[in-house]
Amino acid sequence: MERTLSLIKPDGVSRNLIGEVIRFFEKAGLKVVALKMLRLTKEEAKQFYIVHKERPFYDSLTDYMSSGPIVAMVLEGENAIARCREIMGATDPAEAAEGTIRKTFGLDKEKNTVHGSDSPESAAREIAFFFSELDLISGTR
Ligand code: IDP
Repeated sequence: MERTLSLIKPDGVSRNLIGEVIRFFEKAGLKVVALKMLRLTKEEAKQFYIVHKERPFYDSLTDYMSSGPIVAMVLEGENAIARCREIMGATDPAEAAEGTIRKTFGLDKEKNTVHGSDSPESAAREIAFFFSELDLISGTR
């Protein structure tokens, strides 16, 4: 069993896609074991995306990610990290495969509706960024 962190970004929440996005994950067999809605400050968004701090899109991305509420969730399942990314599709919705979340709902390369951790190391860091040990224990009790 593996866990990954997924976010429904502001474009997904503002367009009433919370249920639709979760449906993609649940129907693929991934289990939601922790979930919350919140709005990041600019500083928190910068911290979350710190690995991208040298990229040209860092300022715009962190403005966008702090522009409205998001949903954070921990998904659990076999190969959850890779499967979540498969279900999301490529970063650019125009390049994402048919039937993926980003192909279906993504607006552009930045406003691409969902985030998913890209490695076991980032999953551990990103889950701890949003959730406590107790949140995770409670959700699987
Ligand atoms: P990923 O979310 O598919 O793992 P990353 O390269 O880690 O993609 O980028 C993180 C996020 O930064 C993307 O999901 C997207 O919102 C944004 N992003 C990535 N590349 C660009 C770009 O070229 N222009 C604008 N935003 C971008």
